[in-house]
Amino acid sequence: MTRIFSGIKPTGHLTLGNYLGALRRWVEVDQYQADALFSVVDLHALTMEHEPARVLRLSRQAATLMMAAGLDPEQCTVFVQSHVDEHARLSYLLECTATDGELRRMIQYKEKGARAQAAGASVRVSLLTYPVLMAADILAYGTDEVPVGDDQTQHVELTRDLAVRFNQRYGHTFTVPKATHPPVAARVMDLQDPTSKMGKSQESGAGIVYLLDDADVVRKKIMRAVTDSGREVEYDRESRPGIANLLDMLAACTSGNPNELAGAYDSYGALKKDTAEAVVELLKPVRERHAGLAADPGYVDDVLRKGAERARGLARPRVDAAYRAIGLLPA
Ligand code: AQP
Repeated sequence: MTRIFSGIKPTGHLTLGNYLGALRRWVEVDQYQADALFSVVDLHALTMEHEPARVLRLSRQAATLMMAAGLDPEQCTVFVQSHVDEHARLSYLLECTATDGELRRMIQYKEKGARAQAAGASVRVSLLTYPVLMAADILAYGTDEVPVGDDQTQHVELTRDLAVRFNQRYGHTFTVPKATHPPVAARVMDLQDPTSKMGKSQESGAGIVYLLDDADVVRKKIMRAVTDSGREVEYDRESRPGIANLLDMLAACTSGNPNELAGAYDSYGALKKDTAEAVVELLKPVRERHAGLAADPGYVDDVLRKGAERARGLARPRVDAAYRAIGLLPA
């Protein structure tokens, strides 16, 4: 059976980008068609300045939202990365496989490093090595497919390179995984700056639809989305990024095609209104289920405990095999 692994970083409140780019497909397709593991990858939330209490709160919220979105613990394994030591154990071996040059080329390292420096903070070593930990997250489970938004393509490519290199040097140990992306809205853009990704740790709250935003807040944010001065509704990501982003969102919510939808509108206002309503409808059941689950943290903890037990059992033999293959004396 195909093995799938993917994760969400608790660096902020989950966004419509996380939902359309990743979570929705995990819920609707992946958990039923594969042996799927989904993780709150909390170690990755420590690579930039962070507040411990906030990371803790956001980790629980992310797990709760993943279940509220429809991940069913009977169908898939949901767990917290730091509960399974094998991720960090394997990460070190992969650091001994990766090179400084290939990590410095990572776009997220460049962007977030520049952001940290602009804010007067120093750049943590973990920001550089984070893609290696991500490779460990994936390779520890013999993962075949990694369903992600297209901002993660470069990291999955690095994972593939490290798996191939390790296998060539030390003998076949890891499955070489591939990234998969949703057909539309693989990159949802910020409503106030449609040339930047809608990211949960960005400053501009007005450009980001959070999964737990009230319906009226969602409507307001979408109605105020930045577009251009043209009038015709056309799907062109290069010259009309704001309109293309709305068309992508509407297409993702209604299982439509952004090009065809463009032909159905003669004003930006009407497009915004329909997009807002479609997003509100899409998120309504998630918010309702989240309220129920948040009232029962014991249930969420229990799911995470069982998930970590299963994940540990799957990862340990492969990570132990990697330790032996690379030349470390068995304990
Ligand atoms: N805007 C987006 N469009 C499509 N997919 C997206 N994803 C994130 N933002 C978008 C996908 O969501 C999954 C989980 O993301 P993550 O938590 O690993 O963090 P990220 O990709 O770095 O996204 P964020 O929200 O922008 O976090 P910060 O701001 O902390 O870096 C991934 O599959 C991702 O592709």
